[in-house]
Formats: sequence, C-alpha cells, structure tokens
Amino acid sequence: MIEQKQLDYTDVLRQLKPDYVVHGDDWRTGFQVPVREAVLRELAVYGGKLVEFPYSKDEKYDELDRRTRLQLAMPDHRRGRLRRLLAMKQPVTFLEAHSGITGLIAEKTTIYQDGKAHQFDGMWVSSLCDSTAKGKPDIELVDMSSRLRTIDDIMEVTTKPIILDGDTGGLTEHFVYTVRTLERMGVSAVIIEDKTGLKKNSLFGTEVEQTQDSIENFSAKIAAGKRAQRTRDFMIIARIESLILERGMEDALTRAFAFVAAGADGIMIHSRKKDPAEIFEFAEKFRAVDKTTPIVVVPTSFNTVTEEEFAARGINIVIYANQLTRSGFPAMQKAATAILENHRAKEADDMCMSIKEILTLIPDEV
Ligand code: SPV
Ligand code: MG
Repeated sequence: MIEQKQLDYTDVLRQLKPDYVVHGDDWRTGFQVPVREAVLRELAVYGGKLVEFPYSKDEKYDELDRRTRLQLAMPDHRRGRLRRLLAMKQPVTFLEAHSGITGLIAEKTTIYQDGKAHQFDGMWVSSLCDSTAKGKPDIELVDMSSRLRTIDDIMEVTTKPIILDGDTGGLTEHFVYTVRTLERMGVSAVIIEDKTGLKKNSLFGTEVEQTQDSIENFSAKIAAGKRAQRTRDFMIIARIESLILERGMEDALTRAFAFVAAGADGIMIHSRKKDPAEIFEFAEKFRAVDKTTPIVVVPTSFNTVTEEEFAARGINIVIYANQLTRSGFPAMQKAATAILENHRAKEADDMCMSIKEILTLIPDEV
C-alpha cells in the first residue's frame, strides 16, 4: 500500500509509473479538474494511459454519505472538533456566517492549490454580522435567543465547528446559562470580551466611550463559565481589548495571563491597526511564557498577513470575521440601484445568479 499525502497524484505517479490510471469521471468538473490535468501531464511524460469510468451514482453511497453528514452534525461530534483541529493543524481558519446560506458557503467553498484541497475549518457567528443581517447596530441589542436561532439555522445545514462571538458574555449570572445552552447545541467555543456597559464594535477603537472590565470581574466570569461547563470539549476564549482601547502591551499581557489562570481555554488578542506589529509583539511575549494556550486573531485591519505567517508567530486560530457580509451587501445595493435607475430588472440581470442556479443551489434532500 502506498500512502498519498495530498490530493495530487504527481509524486505517486513519478514513483510508480503505472501503465494505467483508473478513475471515476466525476473529476472532469469541479475542484478536481486541476488534479486530473496534473495526472494527464504526468502520464504524457512516460506514455501512461488514463481510463475513466462513469462515476457510480449508486444510492448506497449517497445514503452512506448522508448518514456520515448527519453524524458529523450531531452536537457530540461537532462540539469537540475544534479541539481536535487545534491538535492537528495550525492555523485553523474560521469564516463568518450569519444564516443558512452563508453557513453553506463557509462549509463548502473549496479551492485546489499546491496539490491540496483547501476549505475553511468552521464558522464564526459574528455579533457584527448577525446584528447587521437584522438591520441592527452591534451593541448587544440582538438578544441571545435570537443569536441562538441564527446558530441553529447554520447548524441545520452544516457539519463544521462553530465559534460564537459572545460579546461581553452579559452578566455572569446569565453567562453560565449561555455556556450550558451552547454546549448542548454543539457549539465548540464562545469568545467573550473584557468590556462592560454598552458594548460597541471594537473597530470604532477609541472613537466611542468603552469601559474595560476589571481583571477580577472578568476572571470571575470566565471561572463561573468553566464551572458551569459539562463537557471537556467546549472552550471559553477570553478576548482582550487593551490594544483596541490603547491601554498598552503590558496591560494586554497581564490580562492574558490572568484570564488563562482563571480557566480561559484560549486568548483572542484584537487590534485595529493595519500594521500587525502589536499583534506579533503580543504573540511573541505571550508565547515566551505560555507555549500551549491557543491564540486567536481577527485580521480585519491587519489583513496583509498570511495564514502561514500567523502560524509561524504562534497563532492558532484565524477568524475572517465579516467578509461575507461586507461583500454581499454592496452587491445587493448595486442590484437594487440598477432596478430603480432603469425602471426594470434587465440591467440588474448580469449581476445576478441565473434562475436555474438559484433554484438548484440548495439540494432538495435533508
Ligand atoms: C465581530 O465580528 O462581531 C467581532 C470582531 O467582534 S470585530 O468586528 O473586529 O470586533
Ligand atoms: Mg463582535
């Protein structure tokens, strides 16, 4: 038996030089096209042949696939997948989702690059995007019942792990209930930020009045959440706002170590600077003391940094927190404007998916 570590067959073909490669013809379309082309190129070098069989649409396999997906989506399977991913790869990447369809995009989008298929590892349920989808400001106005409803919509059609943006976590007395509910649903982690009072989005920085919670209060909230937790899988991640609020690196580090001591399973460090220097400095100083606690970043402002570079700096989770909302909304505005300007829909048509595509986008089966 020869192990093939990548989707790409080139290395194995070079090693074995088989006379024939036999494959189902399903790879003539979709993300496997470049894999097939690479095989054809390699076979041409030494005169090997490709034999393709019609892809078997056997109902048994469809049923097997359906059952596996159902299993993966079950809370006990889904919940622990973030911890397992963290043990297997660095960084893990999460994409914002705020509905069933954005959940499907985060779950299914695949590209093929460097001999591997790439997908996002899970979904981030952002407070900014969940609020924006409801036409509301990001000030903890959308209540937890509504946030849970969004998570449920995403869960109904996906299998990947979910991280909830839990804002401040609310009152400690409420947070403990939230932890239990999220665990029961199969959410993998909640990230709560060390602020109190009327929370506004961090990307406003110091343009808005924000109160950072005391280390004691926030540590007590984390500890209460950890006590309420019933499984080993679930993670409570502490988000530090010191750099956003310009309180300095020392404050950020002091808080990070205190929150880990209080039981936090990870630290999210946030910044709204374009230059990633302060994020890198934090990661270096934190890692000098703590080699294992996962570090999370949300590179909305410092967006030139690649995932490889984050990994090299000791960062474990990269969250793309708002890109689906920020790309979808202008496209919708453009179509609405085109209809108004032309008093008909023809001019908007080129901006739209075809009716056939929209009708078949979502398969019938559950
Ligand atoms: C969110 O996505 O709601 C976040 C990340 O909290 S940020 O908007 O950068 O504060
Ligand atoms: Mg938020």
